[in-house]
Amino acid sequence: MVKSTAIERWEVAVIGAGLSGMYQLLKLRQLGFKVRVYEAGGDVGGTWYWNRYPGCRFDSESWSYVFSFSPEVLREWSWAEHFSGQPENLRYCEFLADKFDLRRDITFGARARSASWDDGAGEWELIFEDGRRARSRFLVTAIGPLSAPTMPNIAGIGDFKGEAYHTGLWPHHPVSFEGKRVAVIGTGASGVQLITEVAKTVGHMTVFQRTPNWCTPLRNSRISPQEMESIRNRYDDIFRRCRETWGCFIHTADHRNAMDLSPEEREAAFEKLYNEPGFSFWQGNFRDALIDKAANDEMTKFVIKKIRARVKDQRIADKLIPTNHGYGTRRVPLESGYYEVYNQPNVKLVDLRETPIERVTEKGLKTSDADYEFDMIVYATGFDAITGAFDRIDIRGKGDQKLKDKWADGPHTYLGLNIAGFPNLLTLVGPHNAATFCNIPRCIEQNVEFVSEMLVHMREKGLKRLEATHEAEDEWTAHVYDTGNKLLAMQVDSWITGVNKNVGRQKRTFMAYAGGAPKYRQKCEEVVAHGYEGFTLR
Ligand code: NA7
Repeated sequence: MVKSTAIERWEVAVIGAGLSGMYQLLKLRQLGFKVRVYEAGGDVGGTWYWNRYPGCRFDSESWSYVFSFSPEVLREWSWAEHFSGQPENLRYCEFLADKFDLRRDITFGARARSASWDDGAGEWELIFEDGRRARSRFLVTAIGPLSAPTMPNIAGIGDFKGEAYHTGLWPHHPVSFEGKRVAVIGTGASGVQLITEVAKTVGHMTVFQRTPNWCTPLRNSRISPQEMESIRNRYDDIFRRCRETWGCFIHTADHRNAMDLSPEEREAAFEKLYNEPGFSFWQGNFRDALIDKAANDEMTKFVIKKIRARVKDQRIADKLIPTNHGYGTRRVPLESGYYEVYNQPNVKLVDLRETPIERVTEKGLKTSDADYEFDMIVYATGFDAITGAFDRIDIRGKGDQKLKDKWADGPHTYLGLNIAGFPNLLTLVGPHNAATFCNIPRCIEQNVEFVSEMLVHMREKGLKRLEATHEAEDEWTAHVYDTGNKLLAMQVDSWITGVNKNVGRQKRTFMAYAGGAPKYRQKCEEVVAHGYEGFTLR
């Protein structure tokens, strides 16, 4: 249905009602701005609203992921598990929405089709899929880094007559795997969580794996009411510790270099970390583990031993062990019995490097050596990461320049928060922002507070337009690549390096920021202290 074309007018329009959009709304409302949030989904929650697939849960410790801005919420909300599952995570988002009465300022079911800067009026105009229009002086994107799901680029996708789901667009109705023949394509963080869950009830599952990932144990456990009380009393300390670490996770990197230790000492340290929960083994490892090839090789060899010990058939273990990248150089999926799934007689692993999928058929999938029949195909094929959600909106800045064209060779931003040529556009958790490599609510709080403070500054000074200078943008982009180039991850195809064959992006760029959250925060603080250095404010 096409909505009335009367234009809605706001000081600030925010696209997206996930965690960043929700906090941005609350903050701006408290500061007295006339603000409206437009959300494509039917309710708040973003990632936790869309990714309802079985097995979906935090890889961050629940109590480190929680927002810190409201002592009242911290007092009232309790986590039941150290790594909470999607239903509870969504309930947390709903709890925030109820608590702060956020929904009254959110329009749901509004998917932005275009956003264009009107230079004469000094405003953004948003047009939504349903024809609705809105104008605002400032536009804040809160559209998430992993929110544009991609289907595989395989012939015949529409031909399959059975059930088909993408993990990132999971239906709201219950899905049963019981007794069914299920195919899963994709073995990233979502696939690994889903496969482990499906294996519990499925009739027969076939996993189609193109690139194996290095997975390490999540080690989830319940939180008793007494333990929750103790966590609550330690929140200040938890947030302080997160502020100090590179990715705002609770795990502090070991200050030693792996290669300075004896093999026995190294092994003992790896063993200890492997037995700890969450991203301990990845984020708490030796300081050289992700930047020095020799150190990374040691870490990788350790994980190979663990995989081999857990998978009974060593020919299957061979397929599950990555050969084209070292541990931790892609986003590490955390698992709870993933490798043991392949010991089940009703689970088959198909290595797509040996036998690629040729097409989807009415009954299933055809690879180069077999025809498979399924009742269900699950696409755990990921997202057009970080820039994909921007590309799906036709964003045009000064002189009608398309953001997609500007970013054709990779993102160019200032602080991952604004783009030269796109005045008054603020991109929460945007590309080249520390929030891309972060325990995300920790960095969302920083992003939202920076943006809010900047808008207050502008209001107080009677300023109407902000825009990064080209010089500041070039400098920031060069700095982002300097930080990235130190990482072994830069030598690997992944969503972090912007490679996604499903959308035709083969060339490596860099989507994230690898200088670490503390350095990023410090830079933002310096920018403010120097009167918003790098921005032109008018
Ligand atoms: P990911 O990590 O991008 O994983 C997607 C998976 O799907 C990965 O194994 C891909 O293999 C596979 N894939 C994608 N396209 C195809 C085609 N065409 N054929 C076969 N296999 C394919 O997405 P997730 O949803 O798992 O996780 C995203 C992030 O969400 C995650 O990192 C967390 O931060 C949360 P490939 O590796 O490209 O060969």
